[in-house]
Amino acid sequence: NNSKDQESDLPMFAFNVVAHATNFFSPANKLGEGGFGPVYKGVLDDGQEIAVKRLSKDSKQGVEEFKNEALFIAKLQHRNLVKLIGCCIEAEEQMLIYEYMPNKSLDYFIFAVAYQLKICTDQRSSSLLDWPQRFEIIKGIARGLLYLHQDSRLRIVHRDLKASNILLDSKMNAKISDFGMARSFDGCEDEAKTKRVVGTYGYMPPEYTVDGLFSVKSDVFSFGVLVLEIVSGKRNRGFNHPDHHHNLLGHAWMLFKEGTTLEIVDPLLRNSSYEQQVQRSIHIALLCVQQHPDDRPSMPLVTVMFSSDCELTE
Ligand code: ACK
Repeated sequence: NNSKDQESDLPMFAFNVVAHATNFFSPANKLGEGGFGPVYKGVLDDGQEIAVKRLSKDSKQGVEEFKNEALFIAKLQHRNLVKLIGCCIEAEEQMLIYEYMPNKSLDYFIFAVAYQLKICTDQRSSSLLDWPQRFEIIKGIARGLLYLHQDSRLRIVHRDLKASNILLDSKMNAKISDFGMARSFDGCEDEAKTKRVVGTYGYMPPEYTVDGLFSVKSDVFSFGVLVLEIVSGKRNRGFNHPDHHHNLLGHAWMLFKEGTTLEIVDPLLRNSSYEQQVQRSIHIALLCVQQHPDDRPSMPLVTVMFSSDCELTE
């Protein structure tokens, strides 16, 4: 019953967009493999470039999460969220059609160079992004999250915020994607519990991994991890990694206690004009990744904290 109501919330999409999209299901057009199945690139008659997510018959995430993604993203309109321009969730062929994001995912931009130059860079940071770009991206992600959490009609928790779910458009604007795990809080509850803990190691907060508890503060935690990854160019492997240099959070906390947080970033940063801004971002990120969800700031507060010094919001 409920799901019927939800399906009627989906906007009507032009039939020819959906019919057209199947033309692009060829290996040459494949962008990559997502949680539901392959993602293909296509072009509509009017020249608009699209990305088509196709649900595989043997998809890990399955039909329910595919529908969940469609239902959530269809309701959302924001410049920092990837836009859905068509979908087909009932017929034989199930697919979601998005605006095309030509600059791939943030994951590639943060970590690609680090992989290629692993031997000579050792533990140092290396990123394809300059500092203004990194701050613009952080600002975009914060705006997108603020919209999801704050809009009283939405009150949405994304639950799988990570570098590979942030896509970049032609101007390197960040847009949040992948709403397969999103949940909305209606009424007055603001925390929920699940028995099915799924997510990405390194980005999941402790109360979720241990007790299955989630709230807007789960996204705040993941956002904090992302900020640390963006400024450091290093990946957070999660709490249990034996070597703290591979556990970005553990390493950042240790440096914070020693008063040397900048060591986590490229040494070339010291004495540059970005030093203060980076230092402050690391400190805000560390507030976001605190152990207890109540101690973490909300997204409205995070954006205020950034804007008071770094002009991270508009
Ligand atoms: O990191 P990527 O290049 O960006 O590889 C993944 C792959 O498809 C599987 O998710 C890419 N992808 C997903 N959605 C889009 C989109 N809207 N525009 C461009 N690429 C996309 C993603």
